[in-house]
Amino acid sequence: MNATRTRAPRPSSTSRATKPGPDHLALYERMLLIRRFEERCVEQYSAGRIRGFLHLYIGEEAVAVGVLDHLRADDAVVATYRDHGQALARGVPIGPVMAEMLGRQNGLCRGRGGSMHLFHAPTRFYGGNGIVAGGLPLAVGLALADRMSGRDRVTACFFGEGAMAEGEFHESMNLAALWHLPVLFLCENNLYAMGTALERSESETNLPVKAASYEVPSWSCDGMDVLAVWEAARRAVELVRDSGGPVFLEAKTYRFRAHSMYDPDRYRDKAEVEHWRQRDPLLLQRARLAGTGVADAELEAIDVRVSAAIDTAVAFAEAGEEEPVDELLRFVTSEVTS
Ligand SMILES: Cc1ncc(C[n+]2csc(CCOP(=O)(O)OP(=O)(O)O)c2C)c(N)n1
Ligand SMILES: [Mg+2]
Repeated sequence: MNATRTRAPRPSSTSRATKPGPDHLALYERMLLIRRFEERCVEQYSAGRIRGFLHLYIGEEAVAVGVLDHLRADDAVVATYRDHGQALARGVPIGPVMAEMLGRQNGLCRGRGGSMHLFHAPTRFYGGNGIVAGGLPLAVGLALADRMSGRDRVTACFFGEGAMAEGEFHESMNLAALWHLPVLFLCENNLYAMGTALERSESETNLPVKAASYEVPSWSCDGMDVLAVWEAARRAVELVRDSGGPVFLEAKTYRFRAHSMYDPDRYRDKAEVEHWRQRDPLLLQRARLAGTGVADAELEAIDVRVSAAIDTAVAFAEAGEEEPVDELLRFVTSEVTS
């Protein structure tokens, strides 16, 4: 499966990402933060304080949390419009994320991007992208820049299975493989692209087979179990960093909520949704923690900490102003600074 073409020499790795083992409580807390953050966003949306599109990650939290635990601070992340989970798991500050959701000046992008366009240069979080598969060429470009500059960084690129029907997926896989670029292609296969089920739109539903046709090492993991994601991602990130070339990882997951807040969700059997809810990543991890003797009081303390973090984020966001109308043309072109 691996290509044998001549490849550009890769820089030697300055520090291995390998961790001794997962911190189960920390993984749980990060997933809970994402879940509660989004539940609060639903409230804000229903109250008319969040406007525009809102795509929830509820049900898929194990993927972002399990993968991003392996990245170094100088690695990069590229996400989709369903990007709150990746942003929070990456460590983008939660107050400015909430302020961005509410369209406030103290948001990550001064409230101009909103839910779909979170962006934070200090953590190398490159968005947030409304175009299906639009992030893939960006990730390849980031990895190409790293290769040309002699840096041993990894770019983790998240996308849905719907993106694999787009030309940009094929172009990006081809170039990343041909030029041997350090991209982790992370497909979140939640079985639906808006209302279209995978088997109704794709001739090949075995996604690693599709990716492997580009001679990219490819495999799948259980995207509902944060530990399974963590283990699969450890291997994937190590391989990208050590080989300097791309890897494709499919996380088999499911969104519990509709595609977006506008979606009446009439294309899925309620029993199917219920079946997946039995494997809620938070419940799985909570049961694992309880099974290893973590006391209820410790889990409750996590609940309290997470709720407090979200309250603080909402207060920060609400203290922000909306952009004044006469400022709206600012940044259409860059401002000259001398
Ligand atoms: C190029 C392009 N085509 C169509 C759309 C409309 N659209 C928005 S989300 C979406 C479904 C994408 O599904 P998937 O990639 O599986 O991601 P998920 O929403 O399941 O996370 C579509 C078709 C778009 N935003 N961009
Ligand atoms: Mg999908």
